Amino acid sequence: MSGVPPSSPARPPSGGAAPANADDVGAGTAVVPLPYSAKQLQELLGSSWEARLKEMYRGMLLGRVLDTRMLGLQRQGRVAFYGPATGQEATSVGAALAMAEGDWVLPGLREQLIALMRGLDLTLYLHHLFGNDLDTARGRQMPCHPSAREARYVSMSSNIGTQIIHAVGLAYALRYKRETGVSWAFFGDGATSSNDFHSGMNFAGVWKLPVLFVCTNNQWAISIPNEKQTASPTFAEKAQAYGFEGSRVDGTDVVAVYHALREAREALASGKGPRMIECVLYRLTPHSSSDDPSRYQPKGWMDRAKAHDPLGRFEAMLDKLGMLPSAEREAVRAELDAKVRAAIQEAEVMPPPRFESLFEDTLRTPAWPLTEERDSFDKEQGGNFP
Ligand SMILES: Cc1ncc(C[n+]2csc(CCOP(=O)(O)OP(=O)(O)O)c2C)c(N)n1
Ligand SMILES: [Mg+2]
Repeated sequence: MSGVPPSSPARPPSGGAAPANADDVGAGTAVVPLPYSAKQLQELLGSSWEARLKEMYRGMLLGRVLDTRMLGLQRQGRVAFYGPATGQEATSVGAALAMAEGDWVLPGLREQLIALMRGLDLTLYLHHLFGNDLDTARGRQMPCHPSAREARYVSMSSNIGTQIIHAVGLAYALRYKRETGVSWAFFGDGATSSNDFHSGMNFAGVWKLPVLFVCTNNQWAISIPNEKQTASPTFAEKAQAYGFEGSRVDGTDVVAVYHALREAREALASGKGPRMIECVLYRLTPHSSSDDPSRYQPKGWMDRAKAHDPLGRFEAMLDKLGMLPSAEREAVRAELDAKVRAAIQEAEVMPPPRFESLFEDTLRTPAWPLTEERDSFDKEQGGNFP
């Protein structure tokens, strides 16, 4: 994949951006800085552009620090599973900043950073990653699948694509209740092959709903590359079949993502119907802590893909702009790392969920089969339940 402009229509008249092709990550390994001058940044981000850039940097760095620490913890056997989002930070951060408070997020597999940027407490997230007694889901959800009511961030679903129809239903409800929010459906390239993608896109188009479809095309669905996923040159152009606009954006460019998504969100909020945006990016880690890409990726793919590292590209731009000297960057990193370490320390010592919690949270007033089962289980365990 080469030469995806910051934002382009799904199929420009010239013939279109090259399709994302997993075999082609560019020949070089040199990181390409984001292409903006101070003047352009001011135009794109407004007069407080410098503060905006710092916010973007902080957000992306938090994602990177978390991934590094958590993958390490998983390898040490301290958490069971982790799904990193390394390489996708620009898309998550750009999206989080383009959202409004009343918006809803229906995540795919890698949008944890959006929940954190919208207010999910870091320590609460860590309780979830450890699946302990303070985990909102009490250890019943897969690790790395947080939910955050305060952030209007619905629990991730590992069943690929299901969130897409939920997002469409939610958009329908928003309109029905005359609320101003927008529903954001995130999903990977692989999810575009699910039935739910097609039903969701279809009904969103028919009903002209305020739902923004964000395809995070990281070029792999575990071991399946783009060219085996679809015969279409792009994923974005699929929107045309459902009667609305689809476009592509460079998902490793936080400024372009923010700008494209904010513009799309504004169009949706003014009642112009749904949009789809394909963020083209690179998965810079294994699919999850359970995966070994050396078994299926072309040799050296990931090393070459690192030239498209969104954080590296951003830092190279900062260098060119003479912003945030390395000592300041190090200070931000150290501060975030300390926060993550403190949250880990707090969460790791928490006990697992209490046994009796197995019988809680499903019904407001438990029905007799549940209480009977609970009592007999309690007897077996020695009668310790309160
Ligand atoms: C319905 C369903 N089918 C298959 C799987 C197994 N599975 C888990 S992740 C995944 C790939 C998802 O790829 P993509 O949508 O591109 O998201 P990414 O992991 O790249 O972010 C698959 C096939 C699943 N979880 N659910
Ligand atoms: Mg993918």
